[in-house]
Amino acid sequence: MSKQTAAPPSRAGAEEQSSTSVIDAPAQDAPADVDKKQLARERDEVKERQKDRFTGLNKEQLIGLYRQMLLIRRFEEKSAEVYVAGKIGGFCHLYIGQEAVAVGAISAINKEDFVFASYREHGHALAKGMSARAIMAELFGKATGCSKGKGGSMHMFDKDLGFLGGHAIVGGQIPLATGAAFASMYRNSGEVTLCFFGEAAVNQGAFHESLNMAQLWKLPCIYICENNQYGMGTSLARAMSLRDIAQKGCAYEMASEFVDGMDVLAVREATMRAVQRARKESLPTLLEVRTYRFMGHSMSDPGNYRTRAEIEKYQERDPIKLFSASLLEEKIVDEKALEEIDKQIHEEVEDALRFADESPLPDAAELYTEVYANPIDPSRNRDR
Ligand SMILES: Cc1ncc(C[n+]2csc(CCOP(=O)(O)OP(=O)(O)O)c2C)c(N)n1
Ligand SMILES: [Mg+2]
Repeated sequence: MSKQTAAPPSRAGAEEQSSTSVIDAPAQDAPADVDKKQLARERDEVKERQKDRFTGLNKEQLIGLYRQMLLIRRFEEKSAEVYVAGKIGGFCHLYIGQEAVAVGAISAINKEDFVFASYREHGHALAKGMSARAIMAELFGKATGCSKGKGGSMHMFDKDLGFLGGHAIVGGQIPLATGAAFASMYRNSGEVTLCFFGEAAVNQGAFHESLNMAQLWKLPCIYICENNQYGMGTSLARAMSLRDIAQKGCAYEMASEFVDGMDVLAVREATMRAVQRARKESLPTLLEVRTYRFMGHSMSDPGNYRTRAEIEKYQERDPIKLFSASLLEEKIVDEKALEEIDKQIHEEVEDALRFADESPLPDAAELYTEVYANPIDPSRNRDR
């Protein structure tokens, strides 16, 4: 391993790739010129690897994974459309391109297990079993939303489903997930916690403190870093000295793994290994899942920090297209079956939209219930 030198935060330094990697991870920086033939070769390689992973999964399970990814994609496409039409207020961060991560990982756990996510969480909520209706209504700020219309896009919750947010503070969910895993260990109740976060959260102290405690106290927590290579408009290359994030597990003697986030089955398998470690040995795992978001950071991002060629490079490996191609080649489905699934999902999303549109706004009295900060307490004001 070569010695790492501290580089000043200059643009020139940012272009260089760290040479300290001990993990077999592909280079992260996209070349300016995209070699189409090379891209096609890479895509075919992923598809071949994906097909090898079909063993052990039945037709229903495979189609289920596809359906969930497509539901997330279509749900978010519709959300973007109605956001622009002014139906959704506030921030809205889309997950398009990253669907294989939430779907693959959450397919490896049980209903009783816990999931924590960042503000880019519509897909995780759907994958954990929340209805498209409850999520769309929350986006619309309606009383029927999963957080009664008081949370919006970044604060989806459902305690009964074990979906514990929806967190707007970068990295804020990491200590909370560690706490949930501590509770499971302390009560010996057997749940596993999945904690999803972006790669920019890894530079937060809370990440390092949590990993240290989780390994020391043997907590059943699986830390899933969704490395989409950008924190808002800042590329990872400009913000992180050691960019092989999986390697950071070594600092805490934690098992870690690099995973291809465009391959839903690769994510599922890696999470299953981590779940086994958590359940059998009560030990945590760090997964670095490399992925890419096809949309801007949020709905208000003009996206000037990356090129169209770079986006197209990753779209060649669209996780949904890759998976449907594998399903077709392995004759799990035919074109007609795919069309039928698409139609059903279209109807589910339209139904969610209608439901959200027709639902009532929260009652004004709800302003004072179940909110963390309550500066205006009407009962106290009455006495003044
Ligand atoms: C503590 C904190 N600092 C800054 C912000 C502003 N902020 C919102 S999203 C974001 C980038 C996070 O990127 P990453 O963790 O990679 O997740 P991604 O958006 O790529 O999913 C920043 C800096 C915030 N919400 N919280
Ligand atoms: Mg990111």
